[in-house]
Amino acid sequence: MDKLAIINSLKKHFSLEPQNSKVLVVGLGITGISVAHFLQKLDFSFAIIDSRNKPPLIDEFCLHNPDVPVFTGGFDGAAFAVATHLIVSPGVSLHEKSIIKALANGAKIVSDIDLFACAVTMPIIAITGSNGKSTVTTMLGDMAKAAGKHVAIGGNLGTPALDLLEQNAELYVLELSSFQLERTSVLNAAAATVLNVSADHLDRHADIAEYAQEKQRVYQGDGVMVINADDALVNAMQDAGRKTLSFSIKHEVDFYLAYQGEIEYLMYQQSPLMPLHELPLEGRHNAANALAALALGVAVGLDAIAMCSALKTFKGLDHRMQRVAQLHGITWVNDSKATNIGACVAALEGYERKIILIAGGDAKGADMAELTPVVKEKAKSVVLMGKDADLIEQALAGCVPIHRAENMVQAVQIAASLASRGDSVLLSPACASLDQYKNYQDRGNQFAEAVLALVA
Ligand code: UMA
Ligand code: ADP
Repeated sequence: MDKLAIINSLKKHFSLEPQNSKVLVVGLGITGISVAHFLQKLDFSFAIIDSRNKPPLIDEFCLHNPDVPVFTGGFDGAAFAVATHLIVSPGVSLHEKSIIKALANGAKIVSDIDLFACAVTMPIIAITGSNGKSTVTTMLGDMAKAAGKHVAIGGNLGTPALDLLEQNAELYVLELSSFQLERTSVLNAAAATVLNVSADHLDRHADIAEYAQEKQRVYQGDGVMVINADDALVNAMQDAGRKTLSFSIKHEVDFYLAYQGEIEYLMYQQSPLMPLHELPLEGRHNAANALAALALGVAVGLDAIAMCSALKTFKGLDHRMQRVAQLHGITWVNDSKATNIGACVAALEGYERKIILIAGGDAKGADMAELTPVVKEKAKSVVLMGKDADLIEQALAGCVPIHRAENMVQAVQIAASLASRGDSVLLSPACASLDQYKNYQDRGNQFAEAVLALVA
């Protein structure tokens, strides 16, 4: 780390200086802790605040950092009143009263991604979208490795961006959420994409237009814009003055699908890159993900042959269209990561035949009526559970038989009683999991366990 260069960049962009700034780190999660470590390396003093009484990581943090003032159990106005800079974690809404007041008093908001952008000298690939971020980020990591690059991947995927810096990589691939982007202003990615925009997080964003605007911020700067030509909201984000690469699974653009003889290929302009059937992932949406990853890779100069070799061995991620069992001719598929409508629609659209869908949870303010056409076309019956089961039942009323379950074991048992040989049962909840489970992994694991218990 070139400390002086980073401090100069922070000063230039945010008037953030070790001696004169009063920094409040808002949130003591993994982001807050990565920010604290970064600031310590640059000799900043700062305080941390978290609205929770006992954030899970507090004991360990305080043990190793006894000199850092830490406030918990609410957002105390006094800590905000003196702050010149707030470094706000993504889990904290910018609509918090204390934050609004601090802004009105002249404080600046900076994100961990801003700090990262000021510190990094190597190219960044930035990936956002309602669905497919983790898949495309991981694909690109594999592609860059296959192309011989020392690459670091993280962000919303799991490792906070600032913690990647110690890897001294040649290329950084960041998955970014709308929460991270809404508070980021100096990201200048070498290549960036909004994979798609469908309703999500409408409990935190005013409406889909505001949510799309936050996503669009991934394109700030002057890098290559990778555009999903099939998504009207993304297509509208194109900037005529910027270098653009488009991808589509419907039309011929820069990266697209086309038949040569009997075989469908992933194409780059006039060149076939690889046969689609060699991509070992289910669903047309994964063809779109592969095209997006290829476009981002080409934008930063990765070798196309190496990228394709990585795609051919890409295993996919757990809890995304993952086949967990085949029992008595019935296929059980775990798509617990489908935490919004767009992912559930993509999952259903990938099926040739009718299936039994297990869905429900916390709808996060989304309009569940958007599920109706695809459920009508692709589902034989639906098993609903969780906080917003009533809401979904109202939306789907009359289009398929609906069953209700209290928990995952019951949902799987009901689905088993409905399924016949040749059917698939799909857990693709279209909702967040936190009303009934620790997280989407816990929900997916409980599904897999309940399915395996059927054997017994
Ligand atoms: N919280 C409070 N009060 C506080 C601070 C946090 O109640 O003062 C709560 C938040 O509402 C949230 C939890 O604590 O429920 C964690 O929030 P955080 O901002 O401290 O989160 P981190 O632990 O730093 O993790 C964040 C991302 N979490 C969120 O955006 C909620 C992680 O994405 C990300 O991997 C990590 O930074 C590293 O970049 C997770 C996520 O769920 C996987 N993301 C959402 C998604 O993918 O849909 C956006
Ligand atoms: P994210 O990180 O954006 O949540 P993931 O790659 O983890 O994306 O996938 C989340 C869910 O979205 C899974 O259910 C997956 O099957 C589905 N999905 C993946 N890519 C797409 C896409 N391009 N369009 C729609 N749904 C997708």
